[in-house]
Amino acid sequence: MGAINAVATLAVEGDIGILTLNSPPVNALSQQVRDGIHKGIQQAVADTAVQAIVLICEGKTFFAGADITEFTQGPLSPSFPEMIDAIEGSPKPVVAAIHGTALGGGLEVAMACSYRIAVPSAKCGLPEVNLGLLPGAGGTQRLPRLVGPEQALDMVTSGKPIDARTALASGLIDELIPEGELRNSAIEFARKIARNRPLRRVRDMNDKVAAARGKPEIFADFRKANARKFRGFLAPEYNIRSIEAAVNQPFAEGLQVEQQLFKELMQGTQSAAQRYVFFAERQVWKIPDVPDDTPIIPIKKVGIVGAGTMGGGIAMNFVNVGIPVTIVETRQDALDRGLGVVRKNYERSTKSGKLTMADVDKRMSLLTGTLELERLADCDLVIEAIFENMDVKQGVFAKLDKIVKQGAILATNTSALDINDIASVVKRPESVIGLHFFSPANVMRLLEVVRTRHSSKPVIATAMQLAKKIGKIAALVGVCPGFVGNRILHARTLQADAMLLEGAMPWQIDKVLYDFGLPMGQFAMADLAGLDLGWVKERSASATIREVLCEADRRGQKTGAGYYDYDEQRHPSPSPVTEKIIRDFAAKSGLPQRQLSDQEILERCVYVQINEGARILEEKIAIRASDIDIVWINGYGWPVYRGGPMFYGDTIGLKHVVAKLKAYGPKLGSNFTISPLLEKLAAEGKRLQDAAG
Ligand code: 3H9
Repeated sequence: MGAINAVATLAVEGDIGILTLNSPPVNALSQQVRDGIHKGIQQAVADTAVQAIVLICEGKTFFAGADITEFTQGPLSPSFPEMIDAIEGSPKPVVAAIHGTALGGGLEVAMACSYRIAVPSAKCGLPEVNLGLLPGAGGTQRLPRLVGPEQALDMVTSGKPIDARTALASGLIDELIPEGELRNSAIEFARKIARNRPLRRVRDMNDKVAAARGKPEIFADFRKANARKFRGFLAPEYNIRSIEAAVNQPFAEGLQVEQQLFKELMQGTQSAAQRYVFFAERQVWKIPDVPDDTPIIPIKKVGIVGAGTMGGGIAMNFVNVGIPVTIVETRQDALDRGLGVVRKNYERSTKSGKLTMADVDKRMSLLTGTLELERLADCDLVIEAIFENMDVKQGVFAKLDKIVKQGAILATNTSALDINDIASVVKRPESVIGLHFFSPANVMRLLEVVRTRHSSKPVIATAMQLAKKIGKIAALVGVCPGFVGNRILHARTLQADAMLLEGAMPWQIDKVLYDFGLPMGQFAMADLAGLDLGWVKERSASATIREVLCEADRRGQKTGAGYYDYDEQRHPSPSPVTEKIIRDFAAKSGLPQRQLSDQEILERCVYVQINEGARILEEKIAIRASDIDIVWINGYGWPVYRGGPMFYGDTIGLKHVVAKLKAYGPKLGSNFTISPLLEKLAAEGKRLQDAAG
């Protein structure tokens, strides 16, 4: 066995050369890996004993793609095309032996080989679109030749991998190999095909693309069907164009189109943002003062106090992964209603085929309802999910402190109250933590894990690990009003409300935010949540536009009217009634009305968010800027291609943000101040990403 370089070896067994790569953790195609493949193939070709070559990886996976950390560096030799050419140009057949995930450049390497074999658990995909890119090493040209343009379009624009059986059925791979026998079977396979001539090359397979030629409707229909999903993103459209080139142009020309489009995407801000998010999603789990070997509290049984919308949704998360849940209510009718809603939610999933009725019954059997708090005594984690009232919550925690076994985690789902105050009533404040789920709790991916002054490291580590287990992305934050997400939302809400009084209408503000890429605007979102959240009729004094709307029974979507008017299908339309309410309110307040530009609306809404994020970092409420971005992407639908408010601030430049905030001055409100951290970073020409929380 000969070492090619630090990550590659070439072994010759009889007439087969076995080129093995080993570059943990995921065999990303770094310069060294590319070099190993390039030189390894050349050596195998030069070895007269070798008739065919097997390309295989050690560790948990086949190549998982290009090394994303290299993207910001200049060209490193050998380039992707040089490596791919070495494989495809080999005068001896090359067999890719796939296990784990052949992704991105990894699958492109496999497609440059003459044959592909895989174990059944393997997955193949081109996820570049998730990084704001397209497969830039021939993937958009070879994939449609193997699987046809329709499936190729799906794969490159969704980024979702397919399993080995599907890959076999569609022609992407040639044979399935039993688990655990990949190396030997690959050698056997290579022997079988070693003398097949002419050499098989994917670039020469034209049947599937030729069949689609002259059928532009394939692409037009695909664009139309996915327009909503692709809104705002550049990469899906570029991927489609590249597949179109594969269908309509000869291989070499298609490849040139692919490379040009890849370059454009790579140089743009969208891909930079999406690559940043890729690492942010992995970084968010790392807590500097909570080491990886922190003991974890086993969570075998969960208790939930409150069977309302939040309590029920939270329960589903645990039941879904097989953890039994006991849910407590104060009244039987409320308990029945809560459990009924959970069942209905599950039953809805049977209609879409996600669950069978047997699955529903199994999940419901893991959910026990009770009126007795004492039944939570043996739970490892109890989550309080009742309405937002400090006295009542403290009462529940004082009782839980007496009932629940020592060592268990006592969590609150509060989105508004000071968790240090809640923890102050128990004798074990180190066991208390915030688990702020977002509504609907069974759907939304974000979880804010809120550490108090006393939360212990095992409690924090357990909460983070549990979040992963139930499929959430968790950001660890500190206690402050609104934590990270709602605090930043509040800063925007103040501006949006102020702009109404200055003369902008809700639909103008919403359109600006929607066009920026958010799923819905400020006021449409308020209508959806209900304008009467926290509103008390008896105490209502027409003090805000929102109060006046509630007093007129315009309480949002549920009453058919709020800021907008709604039809039967809940489609919104601008409301003359709301407009009059706003104009009258402004007149009464003596505020002059003016035309606001879309630019002013966007800047005031978004720049105050950047400023609030900087404050959060300053106060060490978040660990790092990218955690704030994770919160806003996953909890509020901030467009991934803009990387989150912090990344967006860095992209447009903090100097510019500060200058604009200063220029708006008193318009931003008498309580508004610029974050000293933001000013400092701007003055030093630095980025929020450079600031540790
Ligand atoms: C591409 O291929 C472009 C081409 O078309 C060529 C153009 C010319 N690079 O996710 P994990 C790190 S674009 C660098 O926690 P898992 C990751 O940051 C690429 N690093 O593991 C983490 O580091 P740390 C297309 C990478 O088991 C560690 O590996 N390919 C890369 O949950 C473990 O990762 C993709 O987009 C990479 N490509 O999941 C695939 N991948 O420990 C991206 C991972 O320091 N990767 N790392 O935090 C994945 O989807 C998952 O990592 C994978 C494993 C499914 C493979």
